Amino acid sequence: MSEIFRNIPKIQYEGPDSYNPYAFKFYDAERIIMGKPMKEHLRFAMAWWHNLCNAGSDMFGASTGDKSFGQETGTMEHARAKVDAGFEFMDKLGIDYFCFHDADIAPKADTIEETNRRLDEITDYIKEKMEKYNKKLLWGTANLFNEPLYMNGAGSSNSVDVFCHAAAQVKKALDITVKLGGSGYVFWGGREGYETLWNTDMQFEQENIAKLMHMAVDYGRKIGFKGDFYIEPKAKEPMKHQYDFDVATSIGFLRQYGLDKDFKINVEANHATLAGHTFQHELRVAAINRMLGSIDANQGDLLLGWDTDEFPYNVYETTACMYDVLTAGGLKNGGLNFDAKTRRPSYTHEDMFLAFILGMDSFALGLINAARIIEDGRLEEFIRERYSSFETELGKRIRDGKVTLEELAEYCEKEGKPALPGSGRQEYLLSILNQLIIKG
Ligand code: XLS
Ligand code: CA
Ligand code: CA
Repeated sequence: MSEIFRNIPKIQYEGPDSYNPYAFKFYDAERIIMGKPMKEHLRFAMAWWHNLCNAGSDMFGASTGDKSFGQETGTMEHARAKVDAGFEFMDKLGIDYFCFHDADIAPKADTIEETNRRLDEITDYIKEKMEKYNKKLLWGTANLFNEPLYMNGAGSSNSVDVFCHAAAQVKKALDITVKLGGSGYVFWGGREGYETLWNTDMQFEQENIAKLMHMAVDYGRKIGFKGDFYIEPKAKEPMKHQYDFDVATSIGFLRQYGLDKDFKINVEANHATLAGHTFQHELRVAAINRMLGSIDANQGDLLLGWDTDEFPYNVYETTACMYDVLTAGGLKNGGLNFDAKTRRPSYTHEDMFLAFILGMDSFALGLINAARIIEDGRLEEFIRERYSSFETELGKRIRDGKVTLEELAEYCEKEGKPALPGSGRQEYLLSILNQLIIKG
């Protein structure tokens, strides 16, 4: 097999002063941060769909790029060429993980038998490459949103036959995830939502989604899947309303249907903003519920109302993200999957590498900053202090649930009107953040 990205060298760390576009300025895989090499904190992954399949087409225009890798697209030869390209790409960037949908790795056929045979063939080939290059599968998933038959959703479809088709696809996607030793399996509810409630039975649809997930857990555990299942929340797009709206809604759903032991959350940055939240808000909700599983690392555009899946460059955001990851104790089975695509005019193979260098450096900076914030300790100390009135005898009894409303009302009568709470000092705290992030 010949080299595909011939003019691209292996990307090395050269440090912040390097002018070499094909070098990391901040990502130094083996550098120890808070007791662990960077690469273990970050566990970067390549998303098969954006990196190896998407060539820049959008609803207003055709592809600008070429992801044929020398083969006719839509053939098994092309599927194999994508494997060759993908492993060379990960090797050159030093990325250890990848993620895929079933439909990304092999073209769908007219019958499920033939589709599954193709998936067997291509995963044999992927497995060979994984051993050769020492790469791992972060998570697998089934594409339950592209085919017209999924127009009303998969688990939430009104058609029992479509539901069964989705179940068959999930079964096979789990088979190949387990075959490749994947540590996660994602449910992103592509079209699990609605356009109008005037044709929708919301309760029926949500119960059916939960049924499909329960079957997936039962089957996955039966065939030896030891990793985490994930829900990946997204508020809208393609549906007007999606059931897994945000992290809090998804956790509520998982608890309601008894799925919370097997599932965690895959938090995507751009999906957070679509829900009207910050990325850090979503990470924090997942973390305080012990549900932070994995991350789709990208960035949206706040001026646009859709999912732009950009490579992340906002270091304040990556810092906030890595702060929450570090304080949550790290990602165990999860990682940082670049669910991101180059902009349509950045259409060359070189741009694929430059984009990952940007994303990896941005998260490396985020990690370095987050560790600095933790080691500095001023922000955490401020928060501790801010709640310190609850360390009094009375405060403790409130927290332990040992007081009554009557008792507190009596206390108030005795003490009179409370003084104002201490200043929130937001501006001061943000200046500390600046001081720690931007070492001028
Ligand atoms: C789409 C989602 C999707 C999931 C995997 O918006 O981000 O790509 O990550 O199905
Ligand atoms: Ca995603
Ligand atoms: Ca997205």
